[in-house]
Amino acid sequence: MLAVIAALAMSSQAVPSPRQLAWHEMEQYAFIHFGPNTFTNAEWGEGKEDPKLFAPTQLDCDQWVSAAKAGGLNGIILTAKHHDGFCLWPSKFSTHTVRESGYKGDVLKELSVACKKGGLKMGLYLSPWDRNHPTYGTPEYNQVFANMIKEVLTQYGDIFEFWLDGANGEGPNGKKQVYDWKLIIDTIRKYQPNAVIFSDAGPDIRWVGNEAGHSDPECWATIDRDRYVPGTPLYAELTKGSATGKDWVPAECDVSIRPGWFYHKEEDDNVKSPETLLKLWEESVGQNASFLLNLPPDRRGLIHENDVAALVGFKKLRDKIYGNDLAKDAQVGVSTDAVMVDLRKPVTFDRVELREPIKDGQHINGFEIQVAGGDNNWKVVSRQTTIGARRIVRIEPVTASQIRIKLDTPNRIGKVSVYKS
Ligand code: FUL
Repeated sequence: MLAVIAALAMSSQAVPSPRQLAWHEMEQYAFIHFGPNTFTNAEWGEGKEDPKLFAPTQLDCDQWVSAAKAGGLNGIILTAKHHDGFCLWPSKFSTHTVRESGYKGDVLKELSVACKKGGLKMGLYLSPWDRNHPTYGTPEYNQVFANMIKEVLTQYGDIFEFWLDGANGEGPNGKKQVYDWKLIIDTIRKYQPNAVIFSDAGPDIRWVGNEAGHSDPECWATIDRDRYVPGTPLYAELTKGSATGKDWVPAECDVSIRPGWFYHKEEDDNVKSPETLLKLWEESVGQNASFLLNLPPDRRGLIHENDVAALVGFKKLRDKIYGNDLAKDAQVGVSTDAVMVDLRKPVTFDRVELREPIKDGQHINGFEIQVAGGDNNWKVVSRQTTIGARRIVRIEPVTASQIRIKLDTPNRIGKVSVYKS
């Protein structure tokens, strides 16, 4: 018991805020990268592109919503402004927007209507780095950026997440912007107090430190936020987080369904398979983080057929495995440091799912999954560290009628689910 108390003292006291708890429920949602890059075949525009190039012929945000829903995704975060500074809404604070483009419309408006109709939440990405705006690199830009934030947060309904990108490729002789992060964050809080703010450093949600779509099997929702700023060179630390971090800043895993963030025709046959998407989902949502899957619309303004097919396959696979909890009729018993699951008959499974009640924080830092065949002859099938909001442990297929989760900390788990892939 002393060891158990010592282990608890080693964990963080941080707990999630109400807006973070609502975000934890989202689990998986879509990213949309769309803009001049879609039409110039680029990833990072220079901000000098002719806005007339932006001219989708069949733009249909309802189709984006249907595609996201086909993949079981719960929201859409749109790149309202990428590094090239082009605004997908007619901003009063820029002359490089949809208004000047070859498309007559307001993409944010269209997406907000489609999301509302389809029951998805909407989020927005606004790149702080701006290669077009004439004030970029001067103190004046901070107010311009805040004005843009006010525009997008007051005209399109509820926003669940605001995405602050950390990239800046100006190089040694480029423009250097000294950001007024306080102004930026205060502006977001003022107009959308329920939105979580994402950046490398939070304040609410952190980057997971890679763009490959996974966290670490050991993943803490806590960090010491003051160690980091957007664009931090210490990003590798963000993958695991810190057991003793004093701030609740859970990780989000962003990844594209294709190699690029923007649409490139030559990548049409390089769309991730349903199996790969499932693996990434298990390594993000199943490792105490969220899954932000990018679906880049093409020059028509539609999510390509190949991407839609992959999304349909991903959901089908996920529903087939995770829609069938093989422990749902089990008898569960709990003790101070273990959960016992009596399956009452031999069951073959290769996934074990555990959850911590995170509203009281994240504390479990070591556990074993043990199985037996009704004879109390326990065999360890996996030894792991963290659980958090949701943890899926993949194991070699095993047939057992009893499962015991043995914890290094006091027990906080009330339910164990098992699945077979
Ligand atoms: C990065 C950006 O530079 C990429 O273009 C993309 O938007 C990705 C999600 O974040 O920092």
